[in-house]
Amino acid sequence: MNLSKAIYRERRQRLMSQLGSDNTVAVIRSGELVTRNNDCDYEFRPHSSFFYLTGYQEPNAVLFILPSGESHMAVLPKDPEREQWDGFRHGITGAMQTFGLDQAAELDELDDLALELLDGADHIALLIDDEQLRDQALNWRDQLAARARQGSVAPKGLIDMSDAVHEMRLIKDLGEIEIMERAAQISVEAHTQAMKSVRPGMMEYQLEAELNYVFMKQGARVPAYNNIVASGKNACVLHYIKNDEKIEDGDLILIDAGGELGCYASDITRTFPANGKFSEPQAQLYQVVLDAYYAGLEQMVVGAPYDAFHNAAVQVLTEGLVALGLLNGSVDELIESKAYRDFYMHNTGHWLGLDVHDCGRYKLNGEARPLEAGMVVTLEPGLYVNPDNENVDAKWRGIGIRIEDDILIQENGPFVLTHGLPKEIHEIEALMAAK
Ligand SMILES: [Mn+2]
Repeated sequence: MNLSKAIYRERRQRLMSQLGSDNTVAVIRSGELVTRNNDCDYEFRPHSSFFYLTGYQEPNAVLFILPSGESHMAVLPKDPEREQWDGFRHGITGAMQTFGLDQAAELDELDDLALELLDGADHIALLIDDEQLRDQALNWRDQLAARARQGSVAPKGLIDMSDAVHEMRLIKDLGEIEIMERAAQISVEAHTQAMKSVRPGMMEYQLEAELNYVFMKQGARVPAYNNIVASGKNACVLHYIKNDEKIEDGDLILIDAGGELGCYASDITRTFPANGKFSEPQAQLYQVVLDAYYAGLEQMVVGAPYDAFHNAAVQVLTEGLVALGLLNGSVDELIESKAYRDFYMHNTGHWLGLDVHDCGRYKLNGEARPLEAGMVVTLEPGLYVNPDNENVDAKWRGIGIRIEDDILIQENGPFVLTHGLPKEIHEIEALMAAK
C-alpha cells in the first residue's frame, strides 16, 4: 500500500525548497515502540509526517534531509537473532534500495552521522513538538560548537518545519486519494455489516466486533481511532469508547468508526435504530441532522471559506430545533447567542489524512481559509439531547445523532469518499429490514 519511492523523494525535495533556506538540514524521526504493560508493546505505527516523507515503517529511525533533498537515515541494522524474534528489518541496504535514500547508517552511528551532516548547516529544521529530538538536536549543536577550534561550524539554532510539512500533507495527491478511498470503502462495508447484524439485547462490544472483523479482513488491520459504539443515551457522550452496555429495543445506536489503511484514516459516523425502525421523535431529529449534512455539503466547494459548511449546518440545525420546539426564539438570535450549543457542541468537520484529525491550518491571516482541490474534510453534523435536559419534552431526552462522511474537495464539486453507505431514513430501514 506504499506509494512509489520517487514520490517520497519528491516530497523531501519539495519540503527543503519550501523551508526557503539554502543551508538548512531537516531532521525527523519515526518514533519508538510504546509499552502497553510489562514486556508487551503496542504494535508500532510510524509518526505520520515521518511516514509521509519516507514510506518507512520501522521504529527508531532518524532521517536527515540536506538542502538538495539528499537523504540520509539512521536505521535499525539487520540482526538475524533479533529478526528471529521480532521479524524482518530492512537494514541499511534495504532502506536505501526500497525507500530511495541516498545513504543509510546503523542506529549506533547516529551521533556521528548527525555531527557530520549538521556541521556547517545554518539551522536544524524539525517538528518543534518533538521534545526528544529537540533536546538531541541542541546537544548535537553544542557538540559542534565545542569543536569550533577544530574547524566545526555549529548551526545557529533550530527552526520549526511543522507548518511546511503540514501544508504539504493537507493537499492529497492522487496516490493518497486512491488509498483514502479504499480505506473509506472498507469502513463503508464495516458500517453496513454493523447495521445488518445489530439485534436488541446485544452488547455494544459485540456490534463493535462486527466492525473490527470487516476492517481486519479487508486489510485495515487497525481502526484509525477508538471505535465509538454508543447505544441510547451513550450517544450523547461525544467520545464514548467503553462500548460495554446492552443495546435495548428502541435505542438509537451511534457508531463512529473508521479503518486505517496504509497509515491513512477514514472516519464515518452513522446512527440507526436497534430494532430497525426509527421512532417518530428519533426520525424527526434525524431528518434535521440529515438536512444539515446536505446544507453543509453544498458549501464544500473550491474557494468556499472553511467555516461556510459549519455555518450552513448550524443554520439548519437551529431552524430544526426551533421547528420541533427544543429551542424557542428567533433563529438568528439563537445562533448569535450560541444557544444551539446545548444540542450541538462540536464543529462540523476536520481535515482527514494520515491522522484522523489531520494537520494543516484552518485559518490564514486570522480568516477561515478557502477550500482547495485535494483537501479531504469530514462533514459531521449532529444533535445531542442531554438525558437530564429538563427544558425539553421528555420524548427528546437521551437522543444522540451524528452523520459523518469523508469528503474530497475537487474542482468539479465535492466527492464523498465514503459513498455507498445509506443515510436516508428509508434507506437505513430498508437495509436493516433485508437483514
Ligand atoms: Mn470525525
